[in-house]
Amino acid sequence: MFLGIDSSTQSLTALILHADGQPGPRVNINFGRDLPHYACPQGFIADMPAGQVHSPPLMWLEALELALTQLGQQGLDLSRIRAIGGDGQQHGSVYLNSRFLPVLAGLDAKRSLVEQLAPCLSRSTSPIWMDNSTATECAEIAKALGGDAEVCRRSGSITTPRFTGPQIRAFSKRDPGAWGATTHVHLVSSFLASILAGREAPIDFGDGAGMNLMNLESGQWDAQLVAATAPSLAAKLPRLASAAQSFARIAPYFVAKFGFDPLCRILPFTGDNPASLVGMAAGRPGSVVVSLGTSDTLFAAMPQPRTDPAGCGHVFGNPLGGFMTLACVRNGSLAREAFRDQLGATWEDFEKAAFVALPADAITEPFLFDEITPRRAAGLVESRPDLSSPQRIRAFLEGQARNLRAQLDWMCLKPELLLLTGGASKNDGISAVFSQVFGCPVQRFELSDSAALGAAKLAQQSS
Ligand code: ADP
Ligand code: XUL
Repeated sequence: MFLGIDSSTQSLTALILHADGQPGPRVNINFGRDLPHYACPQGFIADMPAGQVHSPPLMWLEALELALTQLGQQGLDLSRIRAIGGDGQQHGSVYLNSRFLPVLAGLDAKRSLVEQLAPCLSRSTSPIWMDNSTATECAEIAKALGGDAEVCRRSGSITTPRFTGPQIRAFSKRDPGAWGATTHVHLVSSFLASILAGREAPIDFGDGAGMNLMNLESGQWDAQLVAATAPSLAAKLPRLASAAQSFARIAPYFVAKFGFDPLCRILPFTGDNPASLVGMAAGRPGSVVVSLGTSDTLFAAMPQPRTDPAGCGHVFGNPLGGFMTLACVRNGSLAREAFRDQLGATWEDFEKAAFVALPADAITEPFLFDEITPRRAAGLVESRPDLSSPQRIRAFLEGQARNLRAQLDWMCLKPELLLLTGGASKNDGISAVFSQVFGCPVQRFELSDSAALGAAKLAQQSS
């Protein structure tokens, strides 16, 4: 068996893949529901200063431990797992001090991960992808490199507020003391892989490309970007590697505590979107995936990197080799939820909304929160607020689908089939609206866990 672990914005999923390719048992730890003591009902701290969105990294560790406990409680013999792959929400960063590596190397199975790792954090919270508080730092890095076009040429994206580099720079400026005490910077993905391996994990090319720090052409840290980001950063970054090849055996902690085979291999973890690309079997060029999760994303494999002239879209590494293109919309599921609640509606109303007629002049700009694609401030604009609630829902969903479809232009993609995944993809109405707006059939993924499945598939394919 193989295990895929997806540490996403709102939950952590662990999914078994049998050697014959069939998905097996799964557990899902929802941060808000299952770990309420972290006070993160949607996976992040609710009351941060404007623009800042952080999560407690210890919450992810507790979720990991709970997921493995629950898999064991389902009667699963974890010693049969040959390899573990994984992924994390992209861009989020974890800051660790000099105790990190010694603690990892000597994890005590009688104590929890949370208890042992807490003293290793040089920053108690992690900025995540929803944080857009780093406009100043983006401008500073771009200026040092000679402009956004140059940053994009090197890293596949212009300096982007949620990306790890600008976030690191903001931390080094806001709290130079804590930055000085930081000896290791990890992504959510590489942090969790490090824990499972009991040693520092590399950052994979897929997730590494979401940092404004990796040079796409060389697959190495870009010395000029690193130097422009924060003092002494080069020494704090792990190496880069492919998520397709294991880098370690599982740490003795997990052997003693959960009965894993000491030979179980650990892969570098990748980003949730690159993992989802693999899970949706869209890792080879030809298909377009739309993932309707906390964020809505549109992505596809591509052999050669193509960048977005408007500066919103991105190029990441494809875990199967080559590159992938991605556009990320912040007003995804949380905006659908907020609009649903504004109307006093239910998901069942969204199921039906796709089938109501809509006047041609009903156009909705569905941005309840500050948006990243396109870059604009929050503002819901309905051209016809007088319409019925089902019509307003439909206009809202059409607005979301049109906004994503517009990204196909710079990507030069014309999908014949849309592969749909993510929590909202199970909604028939939402799926139907996306099919209508994209003008092509939709194939839904029966599991909404495409990222966890992709991670497990990478484990299966690895050596
Ligand atoms: P992430 O992986 O980013 O944590 P998921 O892909 O698990 O997110 O999606 C979670 C979202 O799915 C929830 O925020 C919720 O709004 C949405 N969702 C769940 N069920 C439905 C449904 N029946 N209809 C529409 N949206 C749904
Ligand atoms: C992608 C992005 C989000 C996160 C969380 O650039 O910011 O999709 O990966 O899912």
